[in-house]
Amino acid sequence: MRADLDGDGRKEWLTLVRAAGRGSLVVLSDGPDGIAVLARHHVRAPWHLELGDVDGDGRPEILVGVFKRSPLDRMPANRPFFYDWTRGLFMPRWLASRLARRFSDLALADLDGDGRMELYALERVGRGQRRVSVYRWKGFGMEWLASSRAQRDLRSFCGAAGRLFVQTRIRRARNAVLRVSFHRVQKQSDADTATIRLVTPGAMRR
Ligand SMILES: [Ca+2]
Ligand SMILES: [Ca+2]
Ligand SMILES: [Ca+2]
Repeated sequence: MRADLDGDGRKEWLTLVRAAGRGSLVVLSDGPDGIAVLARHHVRAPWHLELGDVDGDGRPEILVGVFKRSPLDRMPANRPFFYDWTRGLFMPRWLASRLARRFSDLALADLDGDGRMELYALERVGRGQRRVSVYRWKGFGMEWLASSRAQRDLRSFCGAAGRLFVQTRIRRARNAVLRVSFHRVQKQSDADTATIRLVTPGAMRR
């Protein structure tokens, strides 16, 4: 993927190199002198890489999904790690031990249209059920905003044209994907009201 990671007006390439449970984030430039490696950062068991501006400063943060233990949780599990790449270095931004629940997939999207990406997680809630939870950047980390109702058969995220979908295990075409619908009402005084729903394709047409 290609983006101006450090805000100097030139785009870099960011890629994830994986081998035998280990991985590296690699930043490449493709200037007039050819392709050069600008930086490399090792991460354990990465399985997801995505860019998105979660804090609204106009520069993308780097989201890496990793599968590892943490100092606060000795069970290996998926965890969301956020980095900035600035002045030639990867700077850890928020290396989370966990979200509200254990999760199987991650995605970034700006579904409420405020110019900042939210973090979406496909969370396990037991007995084969999962839900979609949404988090947003606040201060020094992500805060939970809302969760959808739990249901069976939710498999993984996919995105297109600024929308976010959840693929399901149900084979029938009409229900192969559900659209993630997220709305937030900002209030001046107390907390925002946030709602997240999984919308069937039939409801999408209305
Ligand atoms: Ca740059
Ligand atoms: Ca940013
Ligand atoms: Ca947003």
